[in-house]
Amino acid sequence: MGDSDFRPALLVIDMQEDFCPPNGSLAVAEGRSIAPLINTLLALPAFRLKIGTKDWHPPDHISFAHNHPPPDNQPFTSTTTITNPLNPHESYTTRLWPAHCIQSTPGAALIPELDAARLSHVIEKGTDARVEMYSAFYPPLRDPPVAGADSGLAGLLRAAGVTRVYVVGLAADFCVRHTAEDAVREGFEAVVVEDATRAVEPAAWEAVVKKEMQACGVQIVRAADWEVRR
Ligand code: VGL
Ligand code: ZN
Repeated sequence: MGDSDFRPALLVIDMQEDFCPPNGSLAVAEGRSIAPLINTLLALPAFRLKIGTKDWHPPDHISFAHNHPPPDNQPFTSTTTITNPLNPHESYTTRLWPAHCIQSTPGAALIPELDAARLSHVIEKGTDARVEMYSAFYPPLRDPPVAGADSGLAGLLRAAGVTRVYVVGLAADFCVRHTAEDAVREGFEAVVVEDATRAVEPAAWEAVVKKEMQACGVQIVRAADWEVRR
């Protein structure tokens, strides 16, 4: 690919109060600390699009532990199996969380430290109570896709001629991961800027998750090592 074909976009994932200390219901350690580096990236003119996402759940969302009967409703440890409402043969198992990012609540707000005025678009995801959606592209149930579940992100990127996405934000091992992997599936180059993300489980991220993402074709870089212009 020649230099003139290099068209990057920045995807800023879920920089919301509920994912940040000190008060977030699903706070990721050091989550708030990455805002200055993300703001530096947001200020770079090289990005064609600067797209923010918000986890944006209804109160009865299937990922909330309290919406499931005991005893298998422990946040962080219990799981639930979600079946495609349009296809009983397609299902996947995902973990349960404390209630978080409920639509229009303070916990769902973008943190004020983020330079959100630089975002060209903000995508809300996880809005269907029946399905978990870590990825900013679409939920894992795709056979057939649940009506309305596609966020439109792939189309937005293609319409702008984007060839590569840089993915930052929260959390590295969930929404950043699944967004980057779906970007590869959709034919984009995907690069996670490691120092501009933080993981729910940092040890697993270092030991396992990064390698699994690289095996999927995701590149992982540090901002210090990376040049926007080539
Ligand atoms: C996320 C857990 C539940 C994330 C969203 O943004 O990574 N993690 N919902
Ligand atoms: Zn969520």
